Amino acid sequence: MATGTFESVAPATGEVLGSFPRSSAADVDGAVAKAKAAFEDWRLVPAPERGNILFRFAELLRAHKDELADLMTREMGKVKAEAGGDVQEAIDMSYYMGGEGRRLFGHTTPSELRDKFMMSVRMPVGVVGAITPWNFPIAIPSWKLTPALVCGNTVVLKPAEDTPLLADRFVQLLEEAGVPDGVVNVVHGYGEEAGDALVRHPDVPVITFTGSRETGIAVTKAAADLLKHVHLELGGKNAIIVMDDADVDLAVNGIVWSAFGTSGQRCTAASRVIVHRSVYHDLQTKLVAAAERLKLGPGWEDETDVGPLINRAALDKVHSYTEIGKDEGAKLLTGGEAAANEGDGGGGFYYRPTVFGDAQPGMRIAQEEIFGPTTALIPVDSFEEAVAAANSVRYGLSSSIFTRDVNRAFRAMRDLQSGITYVNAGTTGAEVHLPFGGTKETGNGHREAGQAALDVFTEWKSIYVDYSGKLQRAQIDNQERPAAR
Ligand code: UN1
Repeated sequence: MATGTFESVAPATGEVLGSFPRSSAADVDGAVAKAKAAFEDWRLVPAPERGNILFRFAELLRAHKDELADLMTREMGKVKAEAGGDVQEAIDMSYYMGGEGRRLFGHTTPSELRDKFMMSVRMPVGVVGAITPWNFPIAIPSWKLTPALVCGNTVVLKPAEDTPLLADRFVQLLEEAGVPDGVVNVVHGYGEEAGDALVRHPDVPVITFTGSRETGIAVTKAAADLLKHVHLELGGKNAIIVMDDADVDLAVNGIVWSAFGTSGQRCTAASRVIVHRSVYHDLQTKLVAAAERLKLGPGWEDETDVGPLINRAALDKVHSYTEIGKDEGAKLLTGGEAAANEGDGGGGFYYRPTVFGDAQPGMRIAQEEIFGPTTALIPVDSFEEAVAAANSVRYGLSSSIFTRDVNRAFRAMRDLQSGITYVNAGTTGAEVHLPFGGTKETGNGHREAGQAALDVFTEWKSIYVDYSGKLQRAQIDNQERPAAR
């Protein structure tokens, strides 16, 4: 049974919000056994009925939106408007995937033989192991669980140890919506214990994981012996390109939102800004001024612009990159230090929005994921140089270009190596009905959200029905009529 407990701590104040079981491999066994048993009934529930449960779940999320957003400001730390957006993303996803219950389209196609019918259908795979991060603690579980469920799979969820309370509320609402017992199960605790046991469990054929590149590699290796389906959504080092013809004020707004929103703790955060030299000075001046206007404080206060980082380790990591940037010779323009809570209450893991200038594309602050409110300005002289700098990182999640030149915009859409590209907007703002995910080392080719998500949670089955009443051999018995030459 559980090897003890761990606490959920409010990053804004250090207040303890609750105590949770630190699940062991035996707990994972129990949860998987329940999910496996529940799969036998759940896979046979008509998909439109599974979808109806997700519609009810979306309604419940709507009814509890304020409560969940408020809890998120406390347990995860993001500001109220963003917490509401996080919950809204789960609402949108649940409606969208609920609708899939009446689609889940396969294909029909004519046979090369007479009196023969062919179709492909999506089949559920079984028990899905979902490992979710703390930065979108309601949205990302919805990205994984709602498609898994509508496709007829059952789930064991291992939420991040920083946001267990939100995960429990999420699952309680799913149960209230009518998800039968055993269909969704939760294990809490740490990656090395509960997460690892889930990834290695022989009765869990699908793993969907959002987190760091390094953990993604470990997950892939651990899942390899059983040839599991592994879906990964990993790091980013997303760049905003600002060209000489850009609307600089608009670009500054996009950068502030993408670099400092959620305190930079998004895999889509803009941690690099690649700027044409002719607008560099103007942009730098305006960006630094905007960053310095941002007010730090607890997420639940209306005046707060930027909340705390998730925990002490995150604060230390972010600060270590400030030191690295200075050592590498980039110019610290603003921030670069931990900060006091500027709202009510004490404590908290606050870090000032940080901008480096005169960065080079190869510097570590311009190559490695920081996951905090730090961005680096990289001056360039041409569009080609900008695209090359943008593509010079191992990650490929999101990218953006600010330009008024439609030709350049289309070249950027083609040439930027990322799963998502924005034109005249920052690097965040994905909507639930397009695929979400990245190229290169951001993932392994799969996508969440949209129709693409269904591919993670289903296997295609191709079905051939011969109603000719005789043996008909494909590739052989249809050869009497020569094909057109
Ligand atoms: C993430 O950064 O982990 O488009 C997810 C966005 C959000 C989701 C981000 N809707 O940035």
